[in-house]
Amino acid sequence: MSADLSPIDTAKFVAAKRASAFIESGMKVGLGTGSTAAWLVQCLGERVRNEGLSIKGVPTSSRTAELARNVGIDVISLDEARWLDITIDGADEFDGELNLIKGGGGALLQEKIVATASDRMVVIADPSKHVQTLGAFPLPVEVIPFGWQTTKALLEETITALDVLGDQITLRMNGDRAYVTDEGNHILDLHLKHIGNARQLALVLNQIPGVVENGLFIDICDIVVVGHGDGRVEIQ
Ligand code: ABF
Repeated sequence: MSADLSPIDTAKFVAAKRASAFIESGMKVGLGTGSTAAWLVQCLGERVRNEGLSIKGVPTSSRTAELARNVGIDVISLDEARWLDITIDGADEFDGELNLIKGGGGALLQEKIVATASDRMVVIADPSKHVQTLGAFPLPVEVIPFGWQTTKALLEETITALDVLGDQITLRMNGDRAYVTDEGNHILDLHLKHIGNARQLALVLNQIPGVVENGLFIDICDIVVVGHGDGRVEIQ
């Protein structure tokens, strides 16, 4: 590891390095999106080159697919893999029950499908992602472009009815245009601040016409590997 990494990059790197040890030749591996997951892809690429590690990688976004190919990982689609041994991905928040908010990177739909199609899901994170209660990070909800403003109004009604402490819902932008996911959908960010009942909210949100998926990962994550800026690693 390069000695001149910042403390936050050290935290992400050591978490990724420890999680890469879960990977053995012959595995089909879900590869996450985001800066922490990017360290994992680098670590696996190093093992492919130095140890001859032989795995099939299933990326959770087009960005990860490009990064994985660049480091020599054999990339296949989820349809080719059908089912995975393990997925390793980042998160925006995790709580004491290992429930997550994900999707800050705009790839929540593919991330949730890949994570759910895995025997094990491992999150790699720095300590800032650990929260008592989910919600400080805006909850991403993926919606189809058709009638997205109506979907946004229905979401506002639902949140008000559920009395989920909140502030506003914003359309995620990419410059001056609406952000578009790999599937061509939009992301609405729900600034809720505090999610009292994440399990209930995750179910309710997906009932709203126009909503494709939301960034609450409930009962999906099995292990969280937390890296620290001083090089320590904790497994939760
Ligand atoms: C992806 O990367 C997203 O689900 C999550 O929002 C984000 C975390 O990014 P980082 O590791 O850069 O904090 O996993």
